[in-house]
Amino acid sequence: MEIMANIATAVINGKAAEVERLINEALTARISPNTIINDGLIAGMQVIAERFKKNDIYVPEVLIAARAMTTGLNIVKPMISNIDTKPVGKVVIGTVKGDLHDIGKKLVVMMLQGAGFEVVDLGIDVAPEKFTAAVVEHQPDLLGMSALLTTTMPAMAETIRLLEESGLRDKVKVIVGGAPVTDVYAKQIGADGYAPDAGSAVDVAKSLVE
Ligand code: B1M
Repeated sequence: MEIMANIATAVINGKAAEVERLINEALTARISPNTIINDGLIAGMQVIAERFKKNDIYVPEVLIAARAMTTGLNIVKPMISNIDTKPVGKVVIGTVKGDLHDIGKKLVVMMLQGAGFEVVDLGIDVAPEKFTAAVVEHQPDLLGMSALLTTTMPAMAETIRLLEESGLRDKVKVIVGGAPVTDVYAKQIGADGYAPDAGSAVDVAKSLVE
C-alpha cells in the first residue's frame, strides 16, 4: 500500500510532521491503526535498525527517526488498546547498578519498541534486587541489562545469580550489552543473549522470544 510505504519513508527520514499528516490521511481512508503501526511505523524503524547495524547511519539519525516514530505511535496508540495488536514480547531493561550511562540503552529501548516489543525501562543504576522485583511484577519474556563500565559489568553476573537464587532464572531470558561487554563475557555469566548494538539487540530479542 503506497501510503504505508510513504509513512515508512517519512520515519526513515525523521519527518515527524509528515508522519503525522500521512497517518491522519490513512485513518481518514479507514486503514486500521494496526496496519499503520506494522506496515508503516515499524517497517520504517526496521530499515533504520538495519542501517544503524551496518554503520550506514549514526546515533543522531536514529534518534530523529525514533522521534518521528514516537509521534506516529502517539496518534494511533489510544486507538489500539482494545483491538488485536499484541506485542512481540515484553522486555524489562535497565543500566546496571553503579552505572549512569543510558544513551545506548535508550537506543536499544527505541529499537525494541520500534520492532513491536513492549518495554519497561527501569532507568539507570538498577540494583539486582530491583531487576528481580521487576521480573516478578511485570513477568517479561526478556530481561535486558546494559553496562558501559568495566567496573559495573559484574553487576550483570550478580543479577543473574540473584535470579537463580530467587527461582526466577527459568522464567526469563537474559540479554546483555554495552561497549565493554562481549559475547564471551555474556556466555561466562550465563546470559542467554548478547548484542553489540541496538539493531542486533532487536534480532537477538526476536530470536529469544520465538
Ligand atoms: Co562515561 N565512560 N563515564 N560518561 N562515557 C565511557 C564509557 C568510557 C569508555 C570513556 C573513556 O574513558 N574512554 C569510560 C569507561 C572506561 C571503562 O570502564 N572501560 C567512562 C568513564 C570512566 C566514566 C566515568 C567513571 C568518568 C568519571 O566520572 N571519571 C563516569 C562514570 C559514571 C557512572 O556511570 N557511575 C562517566 C560518566 C559519563 C557521563 C555521565 C558524563 C556520560 C553519560 C551520559 C549518559 O549516558 N546519559 C558519559 C559518556 C557519554 C561516555 C562516552 C563518551 C559515550 C557513551 C555513549 O553514550 N556512547 C563513553 C566513551 C565511549 O563509549 N566512546 C564513556 C554512545 C552509545 C550509542 O553507545 O552506550 O556503547 P553505547 O551503546 C551501544 C552498544 O553498546 C549497545 O547498543 C548501543 C547502541 O548501538 N548496547 C546494548 C548498549 N546497551 C545495550 C544493552 C543490550 C544490547 C546492546 O541488551 C540489553
